[in-house]
This record gives sequence, C-alpha cells and structure tokens, in this order.
Amino acid sequence: TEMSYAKRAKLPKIHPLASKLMNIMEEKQSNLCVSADVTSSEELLELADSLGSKICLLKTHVDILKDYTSEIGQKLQAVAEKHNFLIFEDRKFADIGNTVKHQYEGGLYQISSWSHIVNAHAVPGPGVVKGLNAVGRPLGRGCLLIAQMSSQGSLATGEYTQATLRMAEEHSDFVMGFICGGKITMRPEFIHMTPGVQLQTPGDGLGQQYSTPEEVIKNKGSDVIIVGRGILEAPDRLKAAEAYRKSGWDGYTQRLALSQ
Ligand code: UP6
Repeated sequence: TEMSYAKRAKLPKIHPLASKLMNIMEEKQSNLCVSADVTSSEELLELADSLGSKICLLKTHVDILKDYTSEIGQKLQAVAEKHNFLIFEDRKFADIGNTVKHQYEGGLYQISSWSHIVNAHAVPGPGVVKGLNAVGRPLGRGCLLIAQMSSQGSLATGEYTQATLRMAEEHSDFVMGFICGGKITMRPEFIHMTPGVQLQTPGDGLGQQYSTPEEVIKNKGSDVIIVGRGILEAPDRLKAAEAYRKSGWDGYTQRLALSQ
C-alpha cells in the first residue's frame, strides 16, 4: 500500500533532503514545484516571494536570466527560508565527472553554493553522479536523475529508464529521486518529480506534452508536479498556483485513499 509523504520522510534510508522536502510537502499541503522560467532577476525573486507559500520547491534555470548577478543565489535562499521551500536548479548536467564538478561548483553561477537540488542526465554513466557528489554531498545537496522526459520523441525510455534507476540505486547517498513521467520504482525513499503538467493545453508546438496534475499524481503515481507556463502565463499567477497546489494535493490524497 501507498505511504504518506510524512511516513516516507522517516524512512531510515531516505536522503536527508528528500526527507526535508517530504516534510515540507506535508506541512504546506503542497506537492507543487513552480518552474520559474523568467528572464529577469527581479521577476524571479518577486515570483519566489509571491508564490512561496503555495510551493514545496522552486525550480530555476539561472542561465536564462539576462541580468544574472552573484547575489541572486543568496537572495533566493533568503526567500526560500522565509516561505519554507527548497531550490532546484534545473541544470541537467550531462558531461564527464570532472567537467560537471567544475560546472556545478564554479563558473559564473556557482550553483552548488545556493541550490539544494540539481539534476543530471544518466547518459554519461555513473561518473556524472560521482563528479556532482564530490562537490554536493559535503554541502548536504541532493541530485535527481532524469529517467524520462516529457518532450515528444524523447529517447529516455525503456531500458534507458531502467538503467537510470539502477544508477540511482547505486548512488542513493546523493541521488534522491527522479525526473520522470510517473512512478518508476516501488522504493519509497526515492522522490518522483514530473514536468509537462498543465490543466488546459495539450502541448506547446515545440514538442512539450502536457498531462494534468490528477493524471500525474493520482494515476501515474508521481510525487511532485512541476508547472511552468500553466502558472506563469495565467492572468493571475497566485490564483493559478493555488489551483495547481489544490489539484496536485487532491490527487495525492485520493491516491492514498484508493490504496487503503
Ligand atoms: N522540463 C520539461 N520536461 C522534461 C524535463 N524538464 O519540461 O522532461 C523543464 C523545462 C521547463 C519546465 O526545462 O523548465 O520543465 C516545464 O515548463 P512548462 O510547464 O512551461 O512547459
């Protein structure tokens, strides 16, 4: 049977950040991650502050900011503390261990200094996780592996997804879960996060494919919905965030009820 987020947070083998996130989710009754895909730093901070109470996680793409400065990480962290959510830089690392180490720690963005969670493609093999682990684990960070993608024609399917799962199992001291379309493992320590979520539209004309929060959480068994334009392009972002929070949370409570 299905375990609650609160129960999973207490599992002995769970990654500390996955535990923290699941406690936040339970506390705020939110399995909503907003994908803050905006290009101005001011708008990013404003978005984080105005939607902060509705979300468990804020996903960023800092390399799309036209005015990135080194203070943004600290400022985001302050807003995250204020509203009790975590930060996830959606960097999608995909190189050899030594290169991703530098990309994670250094360069312009110094991602490891401010982002609780990052993600990586499994395509380079376990070295990508080892490189990220060397930088992130001493800082208490966590990593998601991209096991599936929401885009049409994605090659991350079948045996690739299964191999990604095994890679996570072998590095569960740093890998806390997956980017995926739905539940891909019965192991309750891992957290599943699903992008390509929208209530209205089937796609965006550029390959993105959308499912509803209910489909993703209740039917497919994922844990977190990642929503970008469904909220960003709504006339009232706060109202839209609340609608997604409620819809995601209802999906979760219904899934729990069904399994009792
Ligand atoms: N994303 C996907 N699909 C994936 C992985 N990541 O859409 O398989 C990311 C995109 C974007 C967000 O990079 O930041 O999730 C989805 O945004 P949207 O809700 O506006 O489509």
